Amino acid sequence: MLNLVLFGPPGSGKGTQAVRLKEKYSLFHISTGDIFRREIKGKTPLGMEVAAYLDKGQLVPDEVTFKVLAAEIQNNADKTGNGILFDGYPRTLPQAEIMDRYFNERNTPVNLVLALDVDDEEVVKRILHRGKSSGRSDDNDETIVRERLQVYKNQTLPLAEYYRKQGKYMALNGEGSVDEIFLRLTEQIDKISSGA
Ligand code: B4P
Repeated sequence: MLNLVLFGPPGSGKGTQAVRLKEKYSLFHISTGDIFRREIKGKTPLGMEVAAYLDKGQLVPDEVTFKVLAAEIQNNADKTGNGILFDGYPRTLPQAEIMDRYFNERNTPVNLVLALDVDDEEVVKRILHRGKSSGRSDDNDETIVRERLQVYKNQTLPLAEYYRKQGKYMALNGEGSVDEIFLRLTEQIDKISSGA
């Protein structure tokens, strides 16, 4: 079983690479951002609760986020056999700690955290470009995009040290073509899978 975390600032390409990685390694892909957007679109009680956070570029509270993650895993227990690809989770230290407890208890710990390093201005450019067609309220306004980046630096980036101490953190250059970055990621995953 291979549990992988894709890490990096908003717009660093986590979602883009996740689509390819889940195919190559037959992993179950969980994007907390996609789940929240699905709930908002469906106007569910959860969607109503989280919409304001996404609109402002802020993080959804940890208790809500972990419940969503645990439910997604339980509802798809038949699909997670080869492992899970986490995209956009964890984003805070409490999220990482609760995740570690959950998976360590089941003897299926996170194996590797792959971080995509991308320059701030490149990230802003990518997200605003996507905003022209994505319909995402958090992609259109440069002030909100920069707020997301700041939230990442304040609340999510400290996790790099948390995983470095566990010897699981691997930072990669997230700039270049989508194919080049995919190759960089798969080289690292293949090393872990082969025990090298
Ligand atoms: P997410 O859905 O995770 O959004 P993201 O950070 O923008 O996505 P990503 O890094 O995957 O970028 P992508 O590949 O799409 O989160 C949205 C919101 O949900 C958060 O702000 C928060 O409110 C909430 N949320 C989610 N998870 C949470 C959690 N755990 N706790 C609390 N709140 C949470 O790439 C972006 C763009 O770049 C695309 O247009 C893509 O085409 C382009 N691109 C990708 N690779 C490229 C490349 N190599 N070169 C050029 N362009 C590239």
